[in-house]
Amino acid sequence: MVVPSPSPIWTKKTRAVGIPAIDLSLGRPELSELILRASEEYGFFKVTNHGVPKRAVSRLEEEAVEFFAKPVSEKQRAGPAVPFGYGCKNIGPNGDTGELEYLLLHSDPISIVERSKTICSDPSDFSSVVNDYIATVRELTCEILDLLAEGLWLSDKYALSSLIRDRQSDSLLRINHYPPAKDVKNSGWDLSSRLDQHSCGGGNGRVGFGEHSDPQILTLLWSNDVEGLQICLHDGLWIPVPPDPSAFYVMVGDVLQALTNGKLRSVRHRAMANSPKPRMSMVYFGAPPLNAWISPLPELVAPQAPTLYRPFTWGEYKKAMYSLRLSDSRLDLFKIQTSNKIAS
Ligand code: GA4
Repeated sequence: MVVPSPSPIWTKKTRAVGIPAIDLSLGRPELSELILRASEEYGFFKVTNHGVPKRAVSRLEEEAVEFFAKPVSEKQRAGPAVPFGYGCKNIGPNGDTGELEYLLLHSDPISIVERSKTICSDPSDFSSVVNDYIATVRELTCEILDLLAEGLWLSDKYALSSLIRDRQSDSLLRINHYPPAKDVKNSGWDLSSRLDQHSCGGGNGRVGFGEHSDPQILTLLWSNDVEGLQICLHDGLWIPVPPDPSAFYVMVGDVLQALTNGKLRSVRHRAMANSPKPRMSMVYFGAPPLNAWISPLPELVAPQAPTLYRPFTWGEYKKAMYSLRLSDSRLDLFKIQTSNKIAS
């Protein structure tokens, strides 16, 4: 069932917008249709009754809270994030910044064990919590992709999920911490000491993580009960996403857009950091292996829907993404140029 969010969001254009909420306990044929429709219309939806144990989420959240509460000098032992490890304010290699600090980890269990040694005094505990979380959100991601494949009538039901299940998958986990905004009256937070000793900054009207689309296949985002996430609808209207820690938010990424020949479009989103409360998000990015070829699936190419993108490997796409700014549209680089000129 697609349930619009309870309070409609009235915008300047006076339009009520509800973000699709999909109950994963529904029956299969109905579910695959709902997931396909939400992915087409919004590139974004939330899932409830998703089967991820509460404990897997709360254990990782606790570890993250403990890490970000450490003094800066200790956190910096896990950085700088180039691209993996602890990062503060700097996003990517090309000068993008935001009001956040984060841990960016590769999903490979061995790399997590290694990285944990710089993050925490009990690395085996930390890495088992992270690896458990990744294993369970990977399952959910694959389940959603299999439902999408059914909705799209793909002959290979696992064409999408097998890219993420591959042992060489380049999937990532990002844990973002957006410090509470300063100068918010009656907030009850002792911001002066918190921000100076334990965090990377404060301010007002703050962008936590600027506008972008996720480059991978599918993103699964969990956040605590603090607002900040906003998505851009396909008509260009920005809407806030009410937080719901009992749900996961699902976002279509650039690679899924290419695989579906533009039938699904990646969702542009951003995170504001204006709340008097600290916001935490834990984001799993489901990605193919570096050497996997990405090209529109044959079922999605037709005379009325000609191939939009040239084939590329995920490694090639990543190289392009690291050469651009956060808000740039990377997929445009792989578009096939069509000409309307008729040869005379
Ligand atoms: C956006 C989505 C993920 O957070 C991320 C980001 C990555 C990074 O932080 O290293 C990028 C950004 C993201 C896309 C463009 C490049 C790369 C920062 C940046 C400016 C981890 C990812 O995969 O792509």
